[in-house]
Amino acid sequence: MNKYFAESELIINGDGSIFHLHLKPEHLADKIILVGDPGRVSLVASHFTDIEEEVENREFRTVTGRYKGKRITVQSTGIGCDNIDIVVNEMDALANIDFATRTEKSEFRQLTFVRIGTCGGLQMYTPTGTFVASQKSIGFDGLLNFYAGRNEVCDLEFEKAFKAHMNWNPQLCDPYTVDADKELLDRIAQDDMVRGVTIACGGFFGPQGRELRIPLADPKQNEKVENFTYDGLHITNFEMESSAVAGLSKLMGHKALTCCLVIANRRVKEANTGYKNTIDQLIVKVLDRI
Ligand code: R1P
Ligand code: URA
Repeated sequence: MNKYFAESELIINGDGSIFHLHLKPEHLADKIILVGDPGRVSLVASHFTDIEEEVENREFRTVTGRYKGKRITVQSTGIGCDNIDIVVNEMDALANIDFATRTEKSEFRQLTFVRIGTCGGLQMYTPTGTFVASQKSIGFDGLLNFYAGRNEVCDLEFEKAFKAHMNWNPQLCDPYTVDADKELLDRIAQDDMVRGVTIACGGFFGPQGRELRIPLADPKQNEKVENFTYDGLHITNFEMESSAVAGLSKLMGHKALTCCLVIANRRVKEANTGYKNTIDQLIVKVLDRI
């Protein structure tokens, strides 16, 4: 029996669009660029021709068009893995659930997600201006722990070593570790990008070891993060969405990768807020290679 998704579980608006994104199934391309900032959607779409759809609701702005003949959807997610739960689930539903019957389609449609974001660099070799492709993402956000199959898609040995190195506080949620899609990584992360391990945090300040007026629970967190090595890998950067993008995509059978521009280096304590031209270079590289 094909499972029926009730009205409360898969919420469809009166016009046939999905609840949060306000997008209809026919307007989703197979290739999807995810960006945090709704303003970055226009920057990506400025490279498109043949724009076929533009919709907006809350922080979710979507444009579908063509880049050198390839049909691509660019979607803003806002900040955080909680929003990625909404965006990736709703896009998967648009692709793989028949809205008329509210049942799963018989044929699976695979989507490709590339997130283009900004991040904080954690190594001396990731200064501001570096493009980092997340070969592996560690989720400090907890999202994937709510889904069955989490252990099958995560690198449990890496997690064990990381938790031991960090002397992990059990009051925090369990960190989960997911690899990017290998073929997508090899295609997109060429010599002009650093491949690294990214931690996606459930916050910009405390979870990323930034101390303003409130002291941190573990003042040594970032030092331990920066020193961690496993199988020749180092943790290169902090951002806030890559783990959920990689984890949910892997559970659903989609391909995913996150590429970020370093806009702050935590080691040398420098930041660059004038990064629009540099992120545009990253956008063009990803559009060419997706
Ligand atoms: C924090 O400033 C935001 O910037 C980074 C983080 O992941 C977080 O979303 O990414 P975006 O530039 O894509 O939003
Ligand atoms: N985004 C983050 O999440 N952290 C940084 O330090 C910079 C951008």
